[in-house]
Amino acid sequence: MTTDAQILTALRAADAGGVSGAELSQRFGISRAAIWARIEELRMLGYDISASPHLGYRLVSAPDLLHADDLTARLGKTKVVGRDLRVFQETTSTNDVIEKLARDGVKEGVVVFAETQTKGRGRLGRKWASPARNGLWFSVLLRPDLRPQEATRLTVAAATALARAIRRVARVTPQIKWPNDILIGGKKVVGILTEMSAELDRVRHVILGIGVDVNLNAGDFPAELRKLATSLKIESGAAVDRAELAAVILRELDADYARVIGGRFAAVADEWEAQCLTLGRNVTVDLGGRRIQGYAESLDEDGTLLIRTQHGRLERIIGGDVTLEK
Ligand code: BT5
Repeated sequence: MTTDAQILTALRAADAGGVSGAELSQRFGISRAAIWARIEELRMLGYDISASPHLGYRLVSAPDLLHADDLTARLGKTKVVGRDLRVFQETTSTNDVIEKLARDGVKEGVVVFAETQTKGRGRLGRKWASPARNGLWFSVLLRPDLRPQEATRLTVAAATALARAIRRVARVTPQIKWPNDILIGGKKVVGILTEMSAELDRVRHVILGIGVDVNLNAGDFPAELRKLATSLKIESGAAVDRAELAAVILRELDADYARVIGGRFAAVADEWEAQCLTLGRNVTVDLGGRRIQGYAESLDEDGTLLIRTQHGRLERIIGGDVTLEK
């Protein structure tokens, strides 16, 4: 952990109480002057840190920005997800950044956030709007011991973790649309892009790319999306603390990743099913060239959607665009 992350962790742990420069200096083995210099740097970034002879340093408020050290401090200890956290002001796509890190052999769990993306993408080369400073646009590198056909489990786990985090922090009720959307009131608020590199029978790595529309106002969406998309702020009526939400999401992702690789996917799938819009409905799946109509019956142990067609056949769906029939 960097010194800034350690200082922010100590300030957050002290809560309203404050912590003295002497204590910080002793704990981290650097001079009080060096602590003061770090505090000044944090103040320049917008952290309101008060200092008093009695109470010591106290974190009054944090700015609305993503700062790797602060995210680390808020996140605390996790098993895998977020062990290494990086924030870019701008990038093409956070999935691209992670792809490079993956090729360089970086350990699983690294998370890359960008305040904005110039080439944010969805599936099949679709665009993902990523306006600056009002969403969470990030990707996670995972190296699970799974077969390629089991990788959909990770999308299911990510959706479950995200739904839990959103409920907790924004106090709204999200619904999951198979395989990769989270909606509120029928409008999309989260998209997940799972990209995989695999050998025939083994996953090399998986990149989970996640876009959450947090504090966008209607006017921040491109015109063509206004009817289809929404944000947590629009739905809950109040701005959401992005850094806090980011930390909760990463903690929940870490927990659900542990469930998937620990052989407890069934529990994740149960939780997913309870919030799922797709199951128990008549749906049309567009597979790009082929369309399947039928009743969305269940999810199998790989995260595959099982659809019963009019002819009674069970179709296994691993991708595609699902339209829910009225
Ligand atoms: C997705 O694709 O929903 C996956 C989106 C993943 C975005 C994240 S952001 C961080 C990481 N880096 C990336 O470059 N991508 C990931 P798909 O199911 O294909 O849906 C794409 C469609 O969603 C578009 O064609 C639009 O209709 C709609 N869309 C675009 N931007 C949106 C936004 N900000 N909010 C809601 N819907 C949006």
